[in-house]
Amino acid sequence: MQLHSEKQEDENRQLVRDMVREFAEKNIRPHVMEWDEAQHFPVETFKAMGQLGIMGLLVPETYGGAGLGYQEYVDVIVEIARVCGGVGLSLAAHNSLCTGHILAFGNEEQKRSWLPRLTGAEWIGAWALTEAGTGSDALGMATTAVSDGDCYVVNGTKNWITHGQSGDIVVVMVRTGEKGRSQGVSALVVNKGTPGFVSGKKENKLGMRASETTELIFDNCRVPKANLLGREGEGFKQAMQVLEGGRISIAALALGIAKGAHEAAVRYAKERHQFGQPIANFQGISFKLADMATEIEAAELLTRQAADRKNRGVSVIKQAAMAKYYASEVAVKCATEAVQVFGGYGYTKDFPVEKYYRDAKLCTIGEGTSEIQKLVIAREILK
Ligand code: COS
Repeated sequence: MQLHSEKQEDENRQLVRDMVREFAEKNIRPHVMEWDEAQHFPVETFKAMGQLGIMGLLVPETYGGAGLGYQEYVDVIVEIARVCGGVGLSLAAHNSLCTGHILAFGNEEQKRSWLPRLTGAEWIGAWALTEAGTGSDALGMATTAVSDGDCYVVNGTKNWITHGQSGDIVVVMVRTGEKGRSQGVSALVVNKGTPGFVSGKKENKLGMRASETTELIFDNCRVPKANLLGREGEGFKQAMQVLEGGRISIAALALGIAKGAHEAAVRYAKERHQFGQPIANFQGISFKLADMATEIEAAELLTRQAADRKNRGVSVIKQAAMAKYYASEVAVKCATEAVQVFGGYGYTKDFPVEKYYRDAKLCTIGEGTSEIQKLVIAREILK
């Protein structure tokens, strides 16, 4: 009986993978360089991904989601990121951060009113923790929310926010208490169009250019207290827990980029002839491909382990950090080697590997740098 259900589960996962692969090949691949060059965030493609059912992957069906688990979530991000890291990053931010935060910590009324719009991509979600002066040191945030009647009055600026301009709803971490104390942070939901809330500068980035990144500016913005997620003072711990899931999604993103770069390099090594034979015949090239393949599998095992633990509801603090740290470093290495295999052609925009190279780097920075992941891992093993 169990074997039967495992087989069914494998078949279902394969169906989801095939569906997303077909979508990505048809709707994303042809536009990848155009979106990259123009730094265009393809909102319409996200609406179509909502129709496909991948904008609320982890959300139960009662709130309009697909009700799938972390393994399927990893599958989907890998398939998208193999084709475009930027679209993969936006998908991950929408699902894990904004939607995931509301799902994990919203009350029933909040979940019923916001989640169905996010899962169908009627709304695109954003999540705001970072500020200009506080990236790794997230607790040092300066954005404040002061109680005034049935509202909080929010003042401050958030930076590096995915979907800061196109997002319809943002979960924002604000200081409601003492600076530098985790109990001084709360999480509020703010809707686009709320007076006193605007998006600021759009970043001109090295990679992940199809994913929009902007500032968010709050100037005496009145946010109803009904939009507080959980209780006042719980926002920092909520954010840390949200990032645990988020880091699995960035591991998957890195894995997808690494796979895309590796596949391109393998294809090219078989086609490209030098000294009268395919360059894949030379160990200098084939050993690169072997190293890449081995490290990709190791990264996948770490990512799958974290996904499995997350599905089972056991702690993933260390495993998510390890998966994110390792997979993102592997993505950078694989993309670098892929450019090397392509040689001069790899350095041009006529071939896909220079984009993997640019996109991969973000994975070692976003949702906690490699150094922060090592800090989290070290704290876990030493405590
Ligand atoms: N789950 C629940 N609680 C957690 C937690 C987790 N995964 N990680 C930390 N906490 C709690 C701690 O237990 C502590 O609680 P108390 O104040 O009650 O003691 C509190 O949060 C503060 O944690 P800590 O003392 O470890 O804070 P530090 O400032 O020393 O370090 C790090 C926190 C560096 C781990 C955190 O700021 C971090 O992850 N920074 C990177 C931020 C990031 O990833 N930004 C990218 C966003 S891009 S979307």
